[in-house]
Amino acid sequence: MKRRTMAALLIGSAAGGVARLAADAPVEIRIAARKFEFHPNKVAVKRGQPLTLVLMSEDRIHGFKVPDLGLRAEIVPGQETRVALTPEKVGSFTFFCDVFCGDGHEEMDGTLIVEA
Ligand SMILES: [Cu+2]
Repeated sequence: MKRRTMAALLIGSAAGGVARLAADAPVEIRIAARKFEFHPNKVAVKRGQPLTLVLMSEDRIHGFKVPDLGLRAEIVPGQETRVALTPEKVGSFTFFCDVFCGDGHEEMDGTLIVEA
């Protein structure tokens, strides 16, 4: 089966950039983790759109947790951590690092926005 890859449009940059999906593409969204941020830290997707989050760490082990969607993964440097999901709930969901990574760890979060 052929799979289309990376078609997310990245809008904005480091601070407050929003990764937004192109209308018709099943996609991978790449999110980089480093002390003490995710980049991008806002990701907008469509309800019912199958997607894979591809998580990478630029420095050390971080966590990726989205309690409202029941997602949790560990992000290990040198590896891609792939989290597949099809969001069915519309809303704004916080994700955050749940592996203590130093002073500033508490600020390491972002938002997954699921649009109707
Ligand atoms: Cu952390």
